[in-house]
Amino acid sequence: MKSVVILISGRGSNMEAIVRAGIPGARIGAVISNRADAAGLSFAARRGVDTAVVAHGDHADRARFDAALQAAIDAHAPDLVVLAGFMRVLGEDFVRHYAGRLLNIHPSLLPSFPGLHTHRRALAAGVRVHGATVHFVTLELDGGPVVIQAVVPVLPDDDEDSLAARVLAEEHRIYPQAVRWFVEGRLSIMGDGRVAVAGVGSARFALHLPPLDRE
Ligand code: NHR
Ligand code: GAR
Repeated sequence: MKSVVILISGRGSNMEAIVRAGIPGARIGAVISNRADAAGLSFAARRGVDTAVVAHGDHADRARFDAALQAAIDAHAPDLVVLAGFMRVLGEDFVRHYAGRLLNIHPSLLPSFPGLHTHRRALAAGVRVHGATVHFVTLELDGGPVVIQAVVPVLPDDDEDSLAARVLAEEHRIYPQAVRWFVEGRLSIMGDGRVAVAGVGSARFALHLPPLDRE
């Protein structure tokens, strides 16, 4: 059985999708939040998953917050740590400690739009497709090896909320898939920094694009 610890900061719908997926061979050891009021904590507690809060405001600096978070995580001896809407940038010691076993989901098609407010920035840029990316976490913010991506159209009437909802539905499909692959031991980070998925030959993805105008 592999132990998975999930870090959240808020709603926790990606965490919920992973818990609900019931991944064979995976045990959710704990859900940990940096905010005591994160809505996702109550879902986890109801499901009998251990929860903890490591509040960033209780720590004098980022290094001490990272160290406290690491101690809370390591109490559950994780094989995998999953950032699911986790909103604090993590430092070098933390990232190195979990190298190769730390995943994040980011709400854009990386390397486009790293950082915050991705849906607003995609709308402002006028891009026609947008999406989400699961990647291994490295020191480069939102720059680590890509595991899986999902693509959605940007529609003419979209606002930030409608676009975020379309992306979020795809996040809930691809994050449990990435965790399943990890738990099955099928992910390898190659020497060139790309991720190989054992048993998945060609890329598989679905595109739901609107029909083109034929004049
Ligand atoms: N840490 C490292 N080292 N590398 C990554 O790739 C990380 C990371 C920590 C979090 C998630 C990321 C995202 O998917 C993530 C990836 C927060 C911020 C941010 O600027 C940026 C990217 C991500 C998460 N946070 C502010 C900060 O000062 C706080 C914002 C807030 O609390 O609301 O840490 O987008
Ligand atoms: C998700 O869209 C996730 O990709 C994004 O925040 C949302 C969290 O939703 N993550 C980030 O923006 C990280 N900076 P959730 O709490 O319901 O999973």
